[in-house]
Amino acid sequence: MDNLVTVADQFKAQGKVVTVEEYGNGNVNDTFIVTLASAEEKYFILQRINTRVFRQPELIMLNMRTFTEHVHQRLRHVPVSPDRRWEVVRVLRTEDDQDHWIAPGGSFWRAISFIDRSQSFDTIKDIEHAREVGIALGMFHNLLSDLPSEKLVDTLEGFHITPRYLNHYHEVMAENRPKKTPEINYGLQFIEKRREWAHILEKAKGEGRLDLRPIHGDPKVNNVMIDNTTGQAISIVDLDTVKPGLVHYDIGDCLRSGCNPLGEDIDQWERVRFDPELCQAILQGYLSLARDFLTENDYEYLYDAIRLISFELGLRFFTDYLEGNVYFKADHQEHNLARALIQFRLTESIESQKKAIRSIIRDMTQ
Ligand code: GN1
Ligand code: MG
Repeated sequence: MDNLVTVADQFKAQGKVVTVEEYGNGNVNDTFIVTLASAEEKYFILQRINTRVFRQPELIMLNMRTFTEHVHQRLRHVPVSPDRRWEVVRVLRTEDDQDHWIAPGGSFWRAISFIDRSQSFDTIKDIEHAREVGIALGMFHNLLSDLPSEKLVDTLEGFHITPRYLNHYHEVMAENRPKKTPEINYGLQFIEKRREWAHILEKAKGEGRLDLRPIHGDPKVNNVMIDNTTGQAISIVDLDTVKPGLVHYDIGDCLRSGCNPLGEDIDQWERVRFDPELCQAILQGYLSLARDFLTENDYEYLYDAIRLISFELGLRFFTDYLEGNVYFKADHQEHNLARALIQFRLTESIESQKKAIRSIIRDMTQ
C-alpha cells in the first residue's frame, strides 16, 4: 500500500498536504480528497486508477487533455450565460511536469482540482435538482458537439456495447455453474427474455441511424457538481470514460441514475422504481441545451436507451457477481448480485411505464 501523503506530495499544489482521506463511492477507481494548508486552494482530488479496468491509463489522461483544451477554447469564444457558473476540472502536474505519477509498486496515480464551493449527491433531492442534472449533461454534450469524436481515443473498448456484455455473460455462464437461488434464477430469466432486444442501439448504429459522438460515459447523479449557494449544476466530473460513443448511452445512464430515488445501493431491491416526473425534469433540463444537435432518429431511440442502460448495468453487475467480483469493487460477496437486482427491478419499472415515458419524450420534442 502506497503512503497516501507521499503520493499526494508528488503533485504540484498551492500548499502543504495536511490530510488525505477516502472520498466518494466510486465502484472502480480509488478516490481520495487531499486537504491543503492554503488559503487559495483548500482541496484536490487524488485517484488511483484501476488498471485492471483501464489497461492504458495514459490514454485517459490524453482524452482529458483533448477534452479540457477543447472546452476551454469553446468557452472563450462562446461563454456560458452570465447567470451560470460552469467549471472544468484541471489536471494537476507532478514535480516533473507529468500528468500522472507511477508509484514504485506500479500503481497509477493522478490528481485533479476540486470544484470549489460545490457538492454532489447520490440521489436526486427534488425536481429542481433533477432539472440541473439534465442541464449539466446538456451543457457537456453541447460543449463537445463540435469536437469530432475521432479526436478522442477509445480508453475502454466495449464500454456500453450491450451485445459485448451479453457475450461475456455467456462465456462466464459456460465456465461457472451458479447456485440456483430464487434471486439468481430471476436474474438468469430476466437476461434471457431480453437478449434479442439488447442489440437495439448497436443495430441502429450499424445501420447508420445513430452516429458516434464524444460522450461522458458515466453521467450519473453523483458526478454532477452542484453549487452550494445557488443549487445550480456547475460541472460534471469523472472524465475517465469520455470517449466516442452514442449520446444515448449518456442519456440512458443519466436517467437510470436520476430517476431511481432510492439509489443504486439499497437493501430492499423490490421497492426500486423509476420516477417519470424526475425523468421529465431531467429531460427538460437536458433538451434546453441539446435540442439543436439531436436528430429525429436520436429521439426515436430515447426510451430504449433508458431501458437498455438500466438493463446493461444490471447485466454487468450480475456477470461480475458470477465471475467472482473481478471488475466492480464489492463490500461483500453478494454485493454485485444485490446491485444487479436493483437495476433489473428498475428496468421492469421502466418497461411497465413505457407509454408514459414515451409520451413525456414525445411532448417534449414537439
Ligand atoms: C462505475 O466507478 P464509478 O462509480 O465512477 C462504472 C459505470 C457504472 C457505475 C455504476 C468504468 O462507475 O459504468 O455506471 O459504476 N464505471 C466503469 O455506479 O465501468
Ligand atoms: Mg465513473
